[in-house]
Amino acid sequence: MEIVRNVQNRSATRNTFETENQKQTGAQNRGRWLVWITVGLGLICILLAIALILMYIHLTAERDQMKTTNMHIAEKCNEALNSLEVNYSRLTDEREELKINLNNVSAKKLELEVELKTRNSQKDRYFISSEQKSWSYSRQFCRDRGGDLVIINSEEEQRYIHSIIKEDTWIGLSDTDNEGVMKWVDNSTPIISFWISGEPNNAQGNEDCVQIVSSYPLKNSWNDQPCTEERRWICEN
Ligand code: 2F8
Ligand code: CA
Repeated sequence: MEIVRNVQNRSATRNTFETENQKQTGAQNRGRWLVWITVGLGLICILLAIALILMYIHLTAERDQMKTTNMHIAEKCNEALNSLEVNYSRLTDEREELKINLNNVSAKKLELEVELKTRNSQKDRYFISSEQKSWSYSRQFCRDRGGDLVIINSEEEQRYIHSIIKEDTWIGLSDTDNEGVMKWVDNSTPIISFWISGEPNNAQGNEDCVQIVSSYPLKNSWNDQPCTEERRWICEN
């Protein structure tokens, strides 16, 4: 019995020893795993930190570059804007100048159109002789054709008559009836006149009929002459 009990005790002791060994081995294994996991997590953290630092550096560099690029673009935009403003202001000035020029040209065009119209309407109204005759003969010639020697009532009419005559020409003005009192052929008194300075002077007491001297300026071109002198004449219908 004693032997059996010893054997049982030894067997129980051995079992207990084996179980302790197994427990120790399991604990050692778990410890090793924990170390590996901790090392692995540590490595992952380090890698993540490196990646974050690299990304930060990269993004910072990119941001700085974009800042520089944006500043360049802003500078260029400002330059372009300034240049556009200068151009706009210059173009505005030019437009105003062109407007003024256009107005002047339009006014001149209108003036020329009126003058052309007047000239066209006057073309058939006046007749200039190619012959030279006395004032009385000339007047009769005009009357026979339904008109009379020309009566000049405005600067425009004087300008026109003066522009179409080629040499000294009788007009419908005289003081035959009353010396010193000039009258038109319709018996009216001149409302505007264009005498040469010192005229009418009734030279030698024998000058009662008026001519336009073509070589004198239009505003000073009338002169009294002896009515028997032969001149071209101008009729008005
Ligand atoms: O032929 C008559 C004419 O003679 C002179 O002009 C050339 C007279 N002028 C002066 O005396 C300044 C005219 O008045 C005159 O009609
Ligand atoms: Ca005279």
